[in-house]
Amino acid sequence: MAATHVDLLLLHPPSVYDFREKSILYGPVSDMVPSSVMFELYPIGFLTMAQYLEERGMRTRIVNVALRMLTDKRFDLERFLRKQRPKMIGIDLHWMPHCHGAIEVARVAKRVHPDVPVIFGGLSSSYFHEELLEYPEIDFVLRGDSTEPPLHQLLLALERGEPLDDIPNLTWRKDGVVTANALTFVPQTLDYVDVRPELLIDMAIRYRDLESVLPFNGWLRNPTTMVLPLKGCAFECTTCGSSATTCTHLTMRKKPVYRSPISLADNLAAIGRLSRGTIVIPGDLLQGGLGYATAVIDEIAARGVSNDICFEFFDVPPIEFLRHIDAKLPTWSFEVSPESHDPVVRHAMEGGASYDNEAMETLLRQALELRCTRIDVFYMIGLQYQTYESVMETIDYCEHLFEFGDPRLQCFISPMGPFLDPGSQIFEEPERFGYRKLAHTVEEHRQLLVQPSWEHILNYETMWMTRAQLVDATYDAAERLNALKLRYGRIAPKRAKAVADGIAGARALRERLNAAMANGADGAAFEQLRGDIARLNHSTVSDKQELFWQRHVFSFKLNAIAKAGLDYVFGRRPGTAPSTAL
Ligand code: B12
Ligand code: SF4
Repeated sequence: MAATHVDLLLLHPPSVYDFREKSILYGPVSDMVPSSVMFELYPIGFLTMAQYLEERGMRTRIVNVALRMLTDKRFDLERFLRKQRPKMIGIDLHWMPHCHGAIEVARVAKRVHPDVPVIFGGLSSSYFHEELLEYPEIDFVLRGDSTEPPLHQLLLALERGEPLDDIPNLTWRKDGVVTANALTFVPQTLDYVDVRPELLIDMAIRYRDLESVLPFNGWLRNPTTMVLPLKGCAFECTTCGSSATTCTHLTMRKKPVYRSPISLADNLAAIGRLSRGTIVIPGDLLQGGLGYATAVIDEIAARGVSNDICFEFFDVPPIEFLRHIDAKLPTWSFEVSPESHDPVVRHAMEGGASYDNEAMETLLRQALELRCTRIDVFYMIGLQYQTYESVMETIDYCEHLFEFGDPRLQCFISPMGPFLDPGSQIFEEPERFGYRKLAHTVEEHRQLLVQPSWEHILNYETMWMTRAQLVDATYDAAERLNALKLRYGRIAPKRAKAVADGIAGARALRERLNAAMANGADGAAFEQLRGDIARLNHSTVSDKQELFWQRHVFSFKLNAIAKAGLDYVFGRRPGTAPSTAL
């Protein structure tokens, strides 16, 4: 097959590069997100970077390496890369759990294409930018939460042999010395670039490769999409690597920036033309004020989007806003994350959003009187002041919520992990918050990721729970919550049994792994457990299907997809000029 020439090849790594050869019990660290333990979901920013460059005549290709490796035993990155002729290779290290895979993918890329520059980006790359440049296989890091124009500038400068001193946000080696240009590209609008779902169709056709652009394993069965309304955050959660304070250092963003209601609604409508799947709007629209949030709903309604839309709220939303949604949208749902039932724990963690249970319950009862299709309430394990007993009381509190008697109300609990977020207040000053941080550098995190079990992968423990106790609390809480879900009809008996068996199996396996470690076992001993580990690495604390919304018989609008494909093939795609020029 002929080599594929592209200006930028974007690769999304698995969490651990050689996971197919390793026997590691990663634990329930990804149970609350659509991806598997390899965190195969790539950043939304891949789409905006690709779109921005394509609009300026540059060819890009997205390859979800993690997904390809998960779904095809024979997928060989090195062989694949040998067929590519990229001018630059981009790898995301946005989420810290990718630090093993990202650097190994960079190594393979450099081995195959020693003369092609390798660039990293994302929040974790921004935090560790200087350390990353110590790895010879990484040439550049683009810092910040928005990088499209600097990336374009860099590609042009490299092509023309121009100096790189004026490219904002860039960390690079100038005459062998690591140099961080100022982080000055911090856009005050997000409308300079569109996110067009058709781009993925174009890429799938252009490179005859659908699998590489899919967001996560199983997406074709559950085509949930996400539309990000803002960057940054106004809240101050102590555990968050993108809280208001963290952003002021990490991304130089003094306050959140929003997509305009029109741009956001256009994005939803574009998705709705191709798919019937649920569209999630994370990040809480109300951060932009009631006027902004209401305008977004009105714009979505004006476009007649009929997909279920799931909102995320960081604080208790005013019931009038929910009534407005209910009046305007055909089908909707929402999620809240009180993290703990205990006001002391919650207050310590959530700067600014410390609502009390009473306010939340009033809201939940009022919301259940509306047409919303479901409400998910998320709790977390590993917080300041949180003891084992407190976690168990959270489960008692979940029973109290189930007693509302409405099957649309669902509860989840999961451990904070595998890592504390770099740049979060707790990561920066662990002792002040009662934490012990067990890894500081990228390399230390990489070493943690290849430990035999998640008990040894977690990069922290607290004054209130050791790593072993965090694991105990997780399995015990999950087991009790699963039993409650069965008792209150929130989960089918078959599914509840599968979850219970999974938790029991994971517990037993943990004992065997710990015993093997205590006896100084070698790789061969862990190898014997490989089958069990692989089986128990999926959805431990709850079934992943619980996360997904009701499926449609036909999730995709095939005629519209076919038309979009033909429009691309025959060059009929109407130009989508960015709304705001930069
Ligand atoms: C939306 C969101 C999600 C969505 C994912 C959306 C998506 N596909 O991107 C969901 C809910 C699925 C999710 C999951 C997770 N998340 Co999250 N998430 C967020 C949230 C709210 C917004 C982040 C965001 O994407 N902003 C947009 C930005 C910053 O990036 P972007 O536009 O995608 O990309 C731009 C730049 O980052 C950069 N860039 C990114 N990649 C690359 C690559 C190259 C080569 C270059 C040059 C540039 C570049 O340029 C892009 C274009 O401008 C933040 C909190 C916050 N307020 O920021 C947490 C946050 C990013 N998530 C976090 C975490 C830990 C996770 C999970 C690991 C949690 C878990 N254990 O399950 C998973 C990982 C899932 C996976 N990859 O499979 C942490 C990250 C901390 C860290 N540094 O590691 C954050 C900061 C806070 C938190 N604790 O939730 N998340
Ligand atoms: S965890 Fe807290 S600070 Fe971070 S994005 Fe969510 S609400 Fe904002």
